[in-house]
Amino acid sequence: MSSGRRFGLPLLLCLLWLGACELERGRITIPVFGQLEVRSDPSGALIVIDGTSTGLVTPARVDRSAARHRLKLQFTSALGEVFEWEDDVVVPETALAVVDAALVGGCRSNCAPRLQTGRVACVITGRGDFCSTVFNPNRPGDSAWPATSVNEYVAGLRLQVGAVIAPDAVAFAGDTVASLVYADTWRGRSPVSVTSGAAGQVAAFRYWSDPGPTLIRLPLRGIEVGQWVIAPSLPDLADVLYFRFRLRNVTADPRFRAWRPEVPEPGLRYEGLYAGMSLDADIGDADDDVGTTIPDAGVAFLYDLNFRDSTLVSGYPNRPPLVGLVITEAPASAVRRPVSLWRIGEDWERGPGTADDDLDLAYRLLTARLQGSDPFIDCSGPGDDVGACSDDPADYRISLTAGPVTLAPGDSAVFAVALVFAEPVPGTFVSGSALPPGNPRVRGRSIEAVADSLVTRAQRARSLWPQVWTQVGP
Ligand SMILES: [Ca+2]
Ligand SMILES: [Ca+2]
Repeated sequence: MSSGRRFGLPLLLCLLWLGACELERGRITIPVFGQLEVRSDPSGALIVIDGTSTGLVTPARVDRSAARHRLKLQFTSALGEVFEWEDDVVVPETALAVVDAALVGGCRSNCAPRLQTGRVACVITGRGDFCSTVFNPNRPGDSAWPATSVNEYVAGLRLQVGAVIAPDAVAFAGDTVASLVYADTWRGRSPVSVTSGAAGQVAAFRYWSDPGPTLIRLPLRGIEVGQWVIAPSLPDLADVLYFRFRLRNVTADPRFRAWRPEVPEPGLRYEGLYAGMSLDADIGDADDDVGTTIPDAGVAFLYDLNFRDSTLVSGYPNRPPLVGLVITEAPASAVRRPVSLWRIGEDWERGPGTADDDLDLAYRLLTARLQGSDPFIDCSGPGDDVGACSDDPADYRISLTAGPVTLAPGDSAVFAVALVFAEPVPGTFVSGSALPPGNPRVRGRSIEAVADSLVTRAQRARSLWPQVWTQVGP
């Protein structure tokens, strides 16, 4: 009656035949395999293909069907830092496919060691930010002073570098380089290691700087940074933490050149290099702080303007501490020790796509070559090299750097900085009463008496530094 019924049987047979044919074809097809050679930096990474572990570690060759596969490499350092790489790879029928991957990752927050020998507690990450509460989960005690309290003062603390690439570098000439130099990539890297001895605790880490995939991407490249954080055990240094940086120009290193072939032969030369640390200390509530420097002592510090901050506990609301930096080592040629202070709204770090003028501003800030048009000069007098000498409370940051240094390919330079905490000297301030910093060029300011114990500790930190490094250094 209907055409459907009439054609029903042949259609069914046809479908069955087609299906059988597919089965037959599936049975007789010989799968084509190819070879994949997997290397990684570092080697020893577990090879996972299409979600299944091969049980092999790099370097290794694996056989896989000639097709697109998902390749994942995983490496965990002794301290639990996790580094990974993942991407699609196509295994060809005839040629050997080679993957050579630089792993990415490191210590974010879950494996960061906490240093504490004296009264300063500080969490170290492999990300180049120290004792910081901003980039870590704000777990009580991650960063504290005194270590037995829950008061945290370091919102951000990191190495900063500013330099100019020499004019003979053609396409790179004149570029300034700056700030937030750590990268996630493994190349040139060693993970955080921590050692303890009679002289104190040391956390060490090494990496090659490059604009990383996270945070702020500024074009510093080709400098290997070795960093050491030292919690010394000497009683005089209970309120001190040292940071040592060795900057080495690796632009002529064959591994760097393989990674960045666009860098011209024979590598880059950095001139006018300044390095040091910047500190964003928040004394309880960050918005009612001020900062200043005592030039003769080479100390820069932040403090609560009226020495009262109800967000602090453990007896510190009426005597919030001063938090400062002092340079304890710099190359002999680094004659200047500039200090810059600036407010949160004057940060030059504006994220990916940072404009050249931001880099120029960063370089001027790190080298304290401020211009009249810069937003943070308040000091009067000739030769201004201190920004934001303001009595107005705000969320301030300090940068303390030394320079200039020239780094030719292969050259290295060492800078060391101490982070110092101190209570305000009793009897020199009144809690609840504003004590503005005034102009650092004027001697005998009231704040100098308040900061006397901080300055004493900072000077002690500087004089004892060679002894400390001799005891704890590699
Ligand atoms: Ca601050
Ligand atoms: Ca405050």
